[in-house]
Amino acid sequence: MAMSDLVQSSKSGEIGILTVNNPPVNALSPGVPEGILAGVEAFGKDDGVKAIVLIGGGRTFIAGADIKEFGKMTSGQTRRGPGFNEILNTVEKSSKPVVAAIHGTAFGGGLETAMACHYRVAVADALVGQPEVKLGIIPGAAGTQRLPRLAGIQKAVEMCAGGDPVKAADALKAGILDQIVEGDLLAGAIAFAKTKIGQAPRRTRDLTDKLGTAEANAPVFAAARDAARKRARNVLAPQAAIDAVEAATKLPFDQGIAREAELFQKCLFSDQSKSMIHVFFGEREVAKIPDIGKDIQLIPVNKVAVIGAGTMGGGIAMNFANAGIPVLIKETDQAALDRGMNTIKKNYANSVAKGRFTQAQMDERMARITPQLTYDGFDKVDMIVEAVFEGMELKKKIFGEIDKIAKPGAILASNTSTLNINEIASATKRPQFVIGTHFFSPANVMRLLELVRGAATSKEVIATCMAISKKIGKIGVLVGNCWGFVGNRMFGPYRREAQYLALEGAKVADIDKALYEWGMAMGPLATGDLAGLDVGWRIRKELALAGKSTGEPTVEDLLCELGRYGQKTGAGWYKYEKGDRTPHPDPEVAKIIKDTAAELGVPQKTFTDSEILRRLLFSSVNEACRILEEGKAYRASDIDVMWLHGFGFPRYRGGLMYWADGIGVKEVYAQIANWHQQYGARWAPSRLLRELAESGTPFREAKPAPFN
Ligand code: 3H9
Repeated sequence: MAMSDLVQSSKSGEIGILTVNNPPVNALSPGVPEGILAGVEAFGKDDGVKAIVLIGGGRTFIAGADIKEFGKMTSGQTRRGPGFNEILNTVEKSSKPVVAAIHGTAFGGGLETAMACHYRVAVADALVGQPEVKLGIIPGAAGTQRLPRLAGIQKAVEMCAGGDPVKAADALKAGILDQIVEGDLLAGAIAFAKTKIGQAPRRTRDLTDKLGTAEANAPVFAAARDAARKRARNVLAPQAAIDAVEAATKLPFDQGIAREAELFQKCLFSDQSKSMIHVFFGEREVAKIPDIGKDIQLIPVNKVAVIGAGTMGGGIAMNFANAGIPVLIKETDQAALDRGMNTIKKNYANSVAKGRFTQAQMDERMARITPQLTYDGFDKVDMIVEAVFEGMELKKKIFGEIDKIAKPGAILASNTSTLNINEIASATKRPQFVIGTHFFSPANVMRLLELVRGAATSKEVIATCMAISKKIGKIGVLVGNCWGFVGNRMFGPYRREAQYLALEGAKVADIDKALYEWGMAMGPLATGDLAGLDVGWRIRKELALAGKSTGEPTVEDLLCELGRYGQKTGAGWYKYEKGDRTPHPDPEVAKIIKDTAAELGVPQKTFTDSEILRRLLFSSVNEACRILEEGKAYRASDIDVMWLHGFGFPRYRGGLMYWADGIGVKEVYAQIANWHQQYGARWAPSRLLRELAESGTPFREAKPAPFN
């Protein structure tokens, strides 16, 4: 008997089975809730059925509401009726026990559906969660009301405001699940359902014993609000989620639902949620490479080698070790190798101290990293990542060496941040296996992994590197080969303008504060201090030697000449106490800036936060347009994703281009054209920007040149 195309119905003896089949993740698209309702009602009338099992077909239970529907609601294309809550209430009211059988992920509306069932069983590797806050919304189908009744206030607040998934074993302990099923899920769920036949169903709405007292709950809510303010600075949804859970402790169930609906609606229509939903789809779009199909053969990568145990090499090795992949790490001298391994150890020990993982897990990860001074074993690895100093001659020498050693079919990757990948590949006889894998600093923390497609890089190598990115917890973004690639090309002007603003009279701390308060993880000058100012300084010196100086502002050069490389030397744009990363404004720096400005005859003025923000970010928007116009990125949303995961751009603002669309392409262009008049060539509007402004086309619809 088919209830709808999306929900199938069958029977096993006295048990009615409803199977949701809405690939890929059984989202609650139109038709799914209705199918579940029809199934429960039909089984309710069927005397031969004594209990019901709800299960997901394919890879998962229900992964939540259909996120594509939200945009339709907020744009007025569809309206959200009260429907879904009523459907869940009907399921809950069923006089026959309903058991949710969970595998994969019961997320958002999926967990809410399961909680409206009377019982929940799951396989051991299932995950449950209320991740709505990650989309800028809150649970909207009574999750904030049913979850505290099952799991208590503390757990409900944690899950609804934090959004992280919970493993089956923890969910069992918390009372969200009733049983973990070993072996076949459906068989286990049927067996469980049989034990409930004839019993009055346990309805979540009627449970009150875990709701606690106002006195006991007050500190829990206060602490949660405080933690959410810190963890999700400026974000509305986590606070709204806590308000909704609090309503569960103060209002009867149905009034609690009404309060939740109000808060849900407010969040759904907020700019923050629209931005975060844009990001959700952008993060999935980025993995799609137009000329590479899903059928492409991946290269198995089970063992890796990294060349260079410096800050980057060490961080890169940690990524593989964390993902369970053994990794060789090579240095040229023992002292550097020891230093690198000590840094890795220190980083891991910090994570253990912070409770991120256990000492035993740290030991396992350390054991996966083999330090060495030779190329021993390099002939057996599937991928080699070179992470030595940024110098073409050195990189070519190394690629020439590994070309002779690496086994046929091994991926040869360079962690270059600026250099021509084709030239690096030319040092080998197998350029089709060479690719750029540009990690962002700190490599073990930042999620962006810029993959640089060389002229000869094979599709297999690209697809494999995209897959590996996911495996090691990164977001891989494929970009074209050009100086500085895409990330640094956009970040360069942003940091350049920060320096110009300082020269024009803005205080160092005020520049950083404007960006930080707006939502960036750090201000641009503090970021420089963290990454090390000497990196750019060395690159500029190399360029100058090669006669390619860009004539950029020189405050950072002056700071570097004084040995002020940033945090690592205790001084950069700021000064730092030993062992402390807190930046302190430094009058010495203010004097250097003032003297330089006087020498260059730069007039001094004051700036508002909004002027600071636009000066920095518009310069990047202009460069991003140039990148698209040259065909070095696939789409504007890839650029958004890069800003989020490489540069600490706030997720709730959707990424650089999405944010710029909010201002409007015409206004951005007019301002840039104006600055072009005022400041000269560095602000020359890109052709694409001008064309978009003239035709009124938003950035998100910009058509890049064919990728090259
Ligand atoms: C909610 O439930 C609100 C309720 O409280 C209120 C209701 C009234 N909708 O990530 P993947 C697509 S809010 C639509 O690559 P994975 C995704 O776009 C929702 N589409 O796979 C992709 O499509 P494509 C709460 C969705 O294995 C494909 O599925 N739930 C949805 O790495 C594969 O996705 C969430 O926030 C969706 N809900 O991870 C869960 N989910 O192939 C969000 C996925 O065309 N989803 N797609 O690019 C996830 O966390 C992950 O996708 C999941 C699978 C863990 C499920």
